[in-house]
Amino acid sequence: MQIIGEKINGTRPRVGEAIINRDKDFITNLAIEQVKAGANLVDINAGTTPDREAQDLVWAVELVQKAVDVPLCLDSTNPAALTEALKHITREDVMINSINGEENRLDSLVPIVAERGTMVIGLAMDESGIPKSVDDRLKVVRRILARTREAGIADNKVYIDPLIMTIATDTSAAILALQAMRAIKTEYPEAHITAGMSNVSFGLPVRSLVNRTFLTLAMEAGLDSAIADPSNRDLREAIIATEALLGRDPFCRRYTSAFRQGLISGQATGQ
Ligand code: THG
Repeated sequence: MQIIGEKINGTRPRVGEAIINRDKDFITNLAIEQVKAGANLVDINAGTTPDREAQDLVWAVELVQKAVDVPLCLDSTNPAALTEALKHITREDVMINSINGEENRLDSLVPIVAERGTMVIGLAMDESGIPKSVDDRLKVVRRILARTREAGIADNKVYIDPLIMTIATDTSAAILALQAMRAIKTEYPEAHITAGMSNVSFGLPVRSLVNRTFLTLAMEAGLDSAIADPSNRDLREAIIATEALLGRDPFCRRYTSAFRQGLISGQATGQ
């Protein structure tokens, strides 16, 4: 299970301020804290206005890649900002978050992904929004993978995000996402599945409880990566236990060593 640390997101007010004020310590600490807590990649969403996104993203990328030794996940829908940021990446491995089924995004970004050999998140949506049915989401996913394959991109570089909506407004939202994950995994066993872990609980109390329970179900349905807060202990505990339960932790070694290191306690912390 790979965790993409979500905390450097400019749409969070404190982070947006830090990016605009060029507060190096604040952003650097967010990156280090997440990697210490177990993030395998660090998401960077400059989240500022379109006219300054490229320069803000480049600033954050340069800062974060000096501070931590994991690949970055460039979280932007702006091809110009992504292209510019990629020029400043020094590591070989990097992830683009994201492409989707929109023709103009596929046209502008798939060649970059192919040429640079990046990992890429593909969202199950297109020009007409997020499809309501599993079948229609699969159609979008097929379009994305047809294009990446055509460009010579291996399926294992592609991370499909089925897009999770909140159950507060539609109680079938989680089931639909789980069914989509299973269908994608069956059709594209080499592709990865990722998702943001906090959308599902939007508008509900005790969100962390809903998030970690969903994560457990999603891991069984094929989720192998999550955009989440790695310092959330409850979530980390759920991941470690679920990996052991799903036979993804030989001899429960990681589970027992997590216990010895104090990473799991059996006591929920609330959050
Ligand atoms: N899919 C993909 N990319 C994504 C998302 C997705 N990128 C953005 C978003 N969704 C995932 N990132 C965040 C970042 C922060 C928060 C939620 C999702 C967030 N922060 C709270 C805050 O700002 O207060 C709480 C943080 C905490 O304390 O845990 O909610 O779905 N491909």
